[in-house]
Amino acid sequence: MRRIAPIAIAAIAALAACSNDKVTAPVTPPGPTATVITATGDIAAKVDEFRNLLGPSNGGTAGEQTTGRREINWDGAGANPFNNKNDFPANFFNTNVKSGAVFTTSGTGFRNDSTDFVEVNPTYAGQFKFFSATKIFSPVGSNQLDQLFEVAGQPTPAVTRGFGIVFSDVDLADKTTIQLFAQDGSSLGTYSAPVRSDANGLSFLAVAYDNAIIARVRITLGTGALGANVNDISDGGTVDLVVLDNLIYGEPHPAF
Ligand SMILES: [Ca+2]
Ligand SMILES: [Ca+2]
Repeated sequence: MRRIAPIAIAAIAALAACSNDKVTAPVTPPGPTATVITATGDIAAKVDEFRNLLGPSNGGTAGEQTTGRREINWDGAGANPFNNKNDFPANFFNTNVKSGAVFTTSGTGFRNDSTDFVEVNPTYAGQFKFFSATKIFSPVGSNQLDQLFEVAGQPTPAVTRGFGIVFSDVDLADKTTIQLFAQDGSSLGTYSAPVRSDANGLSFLAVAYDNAIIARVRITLGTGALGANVNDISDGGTVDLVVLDNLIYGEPHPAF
């Protein structure tokens, strides 16, 4: 575990652009100090480290809990009627299961898949490994999605102190990222997932703060969306395809 202060990319760009003139560039104030945990290869120990940092699991218990964490592994039987289709409900994890998570995407939907997305494209067989058996998740028609937080079981906007995510098949550096946003829409920082280091191909990235200040997380998966004619860069394609598995986040508390 290491503690670092996120640096706004825009601030770096502004400073670089102005380094040869005498105009003092405005500098974005440093964000709050974050604890960042990353892993690739055998990620299990680091995933557990982040779980322990957030506290005990609150499962799908409705209502705000004092502390602890929530986790989505996509594997529960309740999701079965929606699996392997392109219309997985964006609010499933705060209605059917009351975990305080809702999703948006600029694509056309979401897909929770039990067969390695082979019905999307047969070349994906063996491409994406799961962390928790056996379902893995992707937006449809986009490689980007946002997770927003609500009080568990209620349509009340919420904030969380930490967010972690397991990625599958990260091939390119600095393309698979999470960007965290505060309630006022300001960016808290952008963090990159480590590139896969073994045949299993899993990467873990987690960020936590001392206080619940994360209102939204933008998740960018590689450089392209899954598609019938889109192969991964490791399989003759031109884009890095990445999907996701477990999402782990601190208990959502009401945003005021
Ligand atoms: Ca899973
Ligand atoms: Ca890939």
